[in-house]
Amino acid sequence: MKAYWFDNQEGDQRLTHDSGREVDSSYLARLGVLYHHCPELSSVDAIAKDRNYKNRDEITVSPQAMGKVYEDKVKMFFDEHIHEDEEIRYIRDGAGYFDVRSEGDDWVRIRLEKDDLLILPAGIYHRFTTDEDNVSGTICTQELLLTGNQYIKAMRLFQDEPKWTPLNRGEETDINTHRKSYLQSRN
Ligand code: KMT
Ligand code: NI
Repeated sequence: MKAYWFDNQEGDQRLTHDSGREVDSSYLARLGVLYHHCPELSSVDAIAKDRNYKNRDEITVSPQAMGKVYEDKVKMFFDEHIHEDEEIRYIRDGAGYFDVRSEGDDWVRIRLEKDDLLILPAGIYHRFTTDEDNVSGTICTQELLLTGNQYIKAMRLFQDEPKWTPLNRGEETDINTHRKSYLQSRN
């Protein structure tokens, strides 16, 4: 795991966008974002049990695994959204980025790799993207990126029924009760 302020530069979402200014896990915790390194599945099971999680699934996001829908999915995951439930993501293989909004509404980018586990509170604005494995240093046209090795395998854990409906940011999410409770919890 590595967290840093997003650089807000133009360019494909899958580039690192590293401003060079790091963010430590205590700041993430202030946002309600919790990180655990879990080389053993048993520690994931313990966290899940402790927080009352009952369901889980696995998703592979890559051009190979998803075919034609990959580009659409990657764009969809990158639309800023909230969920009405807490979300746990445990990375089994590959890598990717979760961007979360700071108190000042700036983006913090969190790079996750194998064995990284992240807990995002309900109501936090965030987005996700695969990385740009094997295309850094090249001229990144969409076409080149499509042939790159962007790949992540993640376990998604759910407290109840698998439900990961993203609510895209807008006037309605700003007044969503889960959003409001999140803001209150941050104070
Ligand atoms: C989310 O909530 O944005 C996601 O779960 C993204 C895909 S999981 C690697
Ligand atoms: Ni999400």
